[in-house]
Amino acid sequence: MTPTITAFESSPDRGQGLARDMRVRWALEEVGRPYDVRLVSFKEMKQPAHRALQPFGQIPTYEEGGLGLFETGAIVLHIAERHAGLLPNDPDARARAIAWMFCSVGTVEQPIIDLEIAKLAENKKSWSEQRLPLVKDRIRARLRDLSACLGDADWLDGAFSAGDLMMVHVLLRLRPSGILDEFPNLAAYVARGEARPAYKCAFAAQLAVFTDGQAAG
Ligand code: GTB
Repeated sequence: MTPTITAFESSPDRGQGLARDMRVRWALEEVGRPYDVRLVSFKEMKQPAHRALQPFGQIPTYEEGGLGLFETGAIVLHIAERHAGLLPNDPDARARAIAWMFCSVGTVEQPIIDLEIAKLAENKKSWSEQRLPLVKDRIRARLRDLSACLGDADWLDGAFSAGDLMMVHVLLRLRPSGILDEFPNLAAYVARGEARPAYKCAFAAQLAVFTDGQAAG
C-alpha cells in the first residue's frame, strides 16, 4: 500500500527543504518507496480531521492502511524498521543508530529551535539581544560534542543510517545562522547528506510544490 504523508500547502521556507516533511520524504526515497502527499493549509492543520492524525495540528503525518502516525522520529523509525536501507542488521549497531535518531531530536534540535524562537518570536523583547548569544552558545556546546563524536568519519556510526538522516536534517536548519560552518566536519557531514541521490529526489519533490504545484514523491 502506498503511504500518504502531509506537508505544508505553502511552506514558509518556500521549498528550501527545512520543513519536517523533508525527513519523511527522504527516508521513503532512501528505501525506494513511492508515496503520496496531501498538502494542507495552516487552517486545515488545526481542524479536527487533521488533529485526529496529529494532535498538535502540525505536519507531517503518515498514513498507511489503517495506521496513522505523527512525529518525524517515529515515522522515520517505522519506515526504517520495515524496509532495508536505513538501519543496520546487527542488533547493537541498530540500537546505536536509533539512539542517534533520538539524540537528533532530543539533544541537538532543542537549542536550534530555541534560536529560531529567539529570532522570530522574541526579537522585539527588551531582553532579546542579551539572550541571543547565550542561545547560540548552547548550540555551539552541542555541536562541539557532536563534532568530536563524528571526527573524520563520514557518518555517525559506520554506514549511513536513519540516525544520520535525522541528524543531517536537524543541522540543516542551522545553516542560515552561520554556526554550522564553525564546525567544518559537521558542515561536510551535512553536505554529504545533501549529496545523496535520495535526498536530492526528496528535495526536488518538496520544491515542486512551489515551482509547479506537484505534490507526489
Ligand atoms: N515534533 C514534531 C515532529 O517532529 O513531527 C514537530 C512537527 C512540527 O514542528 N511541524 C511544523 C508545523 O507543522 C512544521 S516543521 N508547524 C505549524 C504549526 O505548529 O502550527 C517546522 C518548520 C516549519 C517551517 C520551516 N521553515 O519555513 O523554514 C522550518 C521548519
